[in-house]
Amino acid sequence: MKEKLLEIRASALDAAAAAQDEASIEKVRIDYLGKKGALTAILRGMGALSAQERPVIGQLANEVRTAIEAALSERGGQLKAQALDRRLAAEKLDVTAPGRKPAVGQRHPLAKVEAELCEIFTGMGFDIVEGPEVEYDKYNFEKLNIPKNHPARDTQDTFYITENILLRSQTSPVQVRTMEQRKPPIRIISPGRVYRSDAVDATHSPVFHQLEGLVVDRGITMGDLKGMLEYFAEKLFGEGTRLRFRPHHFPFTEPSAEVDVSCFVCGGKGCRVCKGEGWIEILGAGMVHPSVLAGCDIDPDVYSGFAFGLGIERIVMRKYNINDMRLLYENDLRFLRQF
Ligand code: 2U9
Repeated sequence: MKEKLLEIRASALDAAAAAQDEASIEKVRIDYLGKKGALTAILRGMGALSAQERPVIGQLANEVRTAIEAALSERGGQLKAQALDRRLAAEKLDVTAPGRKPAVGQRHPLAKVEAELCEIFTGMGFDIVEGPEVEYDKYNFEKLNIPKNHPARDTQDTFYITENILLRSQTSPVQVRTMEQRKPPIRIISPGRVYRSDAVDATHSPVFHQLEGLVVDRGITMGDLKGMLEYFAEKLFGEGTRLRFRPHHFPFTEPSAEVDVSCFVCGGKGCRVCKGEGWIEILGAGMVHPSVLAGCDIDPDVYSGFAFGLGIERIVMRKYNINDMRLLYENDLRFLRQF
């Protein structure tokens, strides 16, 4: 039995030394020390030994077990270290390599122009006011002199949520809410997102951006509107920009006008940007309708006001000569990086 134990030790140590990976080490452990292993079999047979032999063989068997465990642990350690060395060599990190530059974004042209517009108007003393995009019919239409059955309310134009709640189709409800809350003098602009049930094409989108303005005080005239807009146009499109007012109709202003600027590319002579016209339409405006003032508890015999509205997309497209509105929403960096 002693020879058998020595033989087991020798062959186990050889097998451990020959192991090339952790799985082989585990196999040696199972072959010799496992439940059905060679050493275990010897220990099981010890019952048959005499009382003198048993402690001697028992001690030797323990020594053999300790020797095998030590050999397995040593070889296992070597293999682990080798594996780590190999991994370290393979995953070498060059800390001197130049880093990856984080991509720095920039403002979207719509946001850029909106900020520019806000800056011009706040420079003239206007406050910026915002309001909900989900509105009551009352604020989007009723109080703006747009009665039920008016074509502007057509379900084809407006997204209705219920009979009385809709996605605002203009930012005018913000002005109405402000007139209900503040008393004149009022001098505000309301930039923001508006919604109309239009199919997407080169000049339409169901979601777009407006900026509207409102001034209400004693003695406000069309002359104030014209002077303010002329100053605004020169700031936005450059010195020497002239304005042209064409009569128009809006339910919420009277009189009303559509306003053109002299072409900022050719100065009015006619070119591709203004399509030979010399003029470019940029906004609508007018004197706030007396019924609109009265509807907000502002006495039209004491106060008067002007209002104007512009589409930010349209300004961006005119300013940068962009011929398709969809480019503003597609988020193609090749397009956006140009601004
Ligand atoms: C109140 C009273 C009057 C806002 C105005 C316009 C003229 C106008 C359009 C321009 C192109 C909308 O973006 S667009 O589609 N707007 O022409 N908007 S006057 O008038 C108001 C607003 C609020 C209480």
